[in-house]
Amino acid sequence: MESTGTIGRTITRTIFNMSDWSNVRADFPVLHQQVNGKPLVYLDNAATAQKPRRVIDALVRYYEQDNSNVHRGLHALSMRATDGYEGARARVAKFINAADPAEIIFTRGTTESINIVARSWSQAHLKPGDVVLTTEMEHHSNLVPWQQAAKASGATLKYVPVLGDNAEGGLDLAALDTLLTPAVKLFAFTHVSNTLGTVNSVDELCRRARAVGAITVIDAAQSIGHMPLDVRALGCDFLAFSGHKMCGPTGIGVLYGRRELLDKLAPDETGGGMVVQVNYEGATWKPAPERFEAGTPNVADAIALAAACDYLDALGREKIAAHDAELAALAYEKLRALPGIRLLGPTGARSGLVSFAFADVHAHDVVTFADEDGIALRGGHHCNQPLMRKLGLASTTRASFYVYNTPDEIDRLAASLQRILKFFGGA
Ligand code: 7TS
Repeated sequence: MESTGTIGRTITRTIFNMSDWSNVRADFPVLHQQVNGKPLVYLDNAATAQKPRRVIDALVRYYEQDNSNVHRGLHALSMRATDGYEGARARVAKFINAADPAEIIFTRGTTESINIVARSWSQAHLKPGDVVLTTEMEHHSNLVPWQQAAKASGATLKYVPVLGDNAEGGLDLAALDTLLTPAVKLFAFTHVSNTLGTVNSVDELCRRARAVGAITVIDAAQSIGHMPLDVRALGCDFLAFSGHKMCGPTGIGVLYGRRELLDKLAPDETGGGMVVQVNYEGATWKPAPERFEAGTPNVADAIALAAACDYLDALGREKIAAHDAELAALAYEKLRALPGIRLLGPTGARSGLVSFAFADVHAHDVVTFADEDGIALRGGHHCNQPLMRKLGLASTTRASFYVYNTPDEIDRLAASLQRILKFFGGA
């Protein structure tokens, strides 16, 4: 994003051309309700996104017509369920341009996906003297598992700093020159910050990690549903995401891993479905992905996740990224005008969220007041406690946008914040 004036003009022009996006709202049943007597404005998309009819229908159809256990039966329903589940794997592989559906492991979500790598990979590869590198802007899900892995192995955990009093400078890439040494065995970083709205140059981070022989783990929780993502172009080793942040169901997520890495990795959980042969003395493992999917998998939600991939691709992920970024830029400009506001993250290009704090009004009060106006926001540390502490904050309020949000909703947000400030004597 260039200058303020240019942003203003760009937004106005594009939003007048966004009429087709208003149809998108019709696809989401949950949006058509009143909250506290006002039409719902859902701006908590970074926590979880709403589900389009197509995804809900996929779930209902599966349970009404095909429900059965997979991989174990020769009857018609079991074969249909297996085809649906394996078809979903292939669909997700295509969504991120993985070379092989076997590189897609279904998990419960980003948190579980990262934990699998932090346990299985770290156990086999980390030793005292090794370094695990991550960044200061990670969600706890991409931070605590590495703390645990470092403790268990004797490796050291190091952080790439964020720059600026409001973290507006993003990651300190110059610090990588000293941090990214051959002692670094694994570099784990987020694609998009859930608190700052920073979009990291993941291609550069992957390239620089590869140059020192470090394995890369990308937390794509906040990017997967919002922008194109190509694991082969990135050349990452592992990538984790959650279905529920990309219009899919809760309880399903993905760990992508390069095939040659996965097949050398020991399973994290053991049990039915992931073994070739078992005797009383021991067992042998199937290759990936089954090796990492012990027990009955989450068939229905995987199938609905594939429906979410279809939905997002029909909208177009380039267009989604542009839409979200425009709304975030518009929100940033409107909120910047509010007295006493402190805005976090980049001052220019950002992902579809804005995070802010008022000196005299607690984030929980902001969220409660906004809720009275029918607006869903999130207030708190957003599972970024170390980052909050570094920025000298206990919490922020976050408004996060998605395909169904509109400029009118941003006007309602700004008006609600003005009401809050007036109540607390700030305006
Ligand atoms: N990584 C990032 C960057 C996230 O934003 C989240 C969830 C996770 C990992 C964990 O995902 P999960 O699906 O396994 O829970 N972020 C948020 C949030 O910002 N507000 O609620 C959840």
